Amino acid sequence: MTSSAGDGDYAAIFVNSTNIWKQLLNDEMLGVWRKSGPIPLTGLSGDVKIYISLKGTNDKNAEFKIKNIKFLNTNIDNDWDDDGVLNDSDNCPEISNSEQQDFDLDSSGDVCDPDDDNDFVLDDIDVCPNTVAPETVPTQTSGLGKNRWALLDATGEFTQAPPKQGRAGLFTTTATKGCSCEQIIVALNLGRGHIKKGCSTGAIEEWINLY
Ligand SMILES: [Ca+2]
Ligand SMILES: [Ca+2]
Ligand SMILES: [Ca+2]
Ligand SMILES: [Ca+2]
Repeated sequence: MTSSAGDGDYAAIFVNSTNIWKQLLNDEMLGVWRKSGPIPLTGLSGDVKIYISLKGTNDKNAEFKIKNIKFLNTNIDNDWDDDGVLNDSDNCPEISNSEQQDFDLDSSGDVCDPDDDNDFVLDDIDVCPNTVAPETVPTQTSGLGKNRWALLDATGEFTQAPPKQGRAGLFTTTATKGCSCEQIIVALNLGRGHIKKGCSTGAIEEWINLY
């Protein structure tokens, strides 16, 4: 480093926004100043940004160069939960889940995702895990029967077929405790009509009244 030193010039290291090391420069450091030997960066965890700051005061045309920085004995823990999946690609970096199962594919693994099936009902109170929207019952080809209901999208609101279509929001996954029409059909052992045409208003109301 070349500078007219001694008037407040310094070299410093910041971790994120915290200054962890600072060295004022004095006249003896004019010319090429070398900091040899390690500067300890301890207590780092998670993602950190390390900044090296060189400050010159009253130094017109001062020239600063940083050369030959080495990170020694980094000992960085790339797998916090020791499940064999490195933090960067681990969908639950702090809970061991080597299988990386992620039912709703939202990049938050099942073991740390509070709502595994993304139906707006948290796992703790979700009566029907693994809800899928759009549903496979009724089929997309046959469509909903008259006034029947099903989850046709991932909004958490059941869709009703015509002619009374438009009552969207009348039934929600919150009301059904996280259960879709097809899951209600299985739980209530409903017949083929529901499987083919979607849930009747009465069937959904019956289910809601059970919980
Ligand atoms: Ca891991
Ligand atoms: Ca997930
Ligand atoms: Ca859920
Ligand atoms: Ca559910």
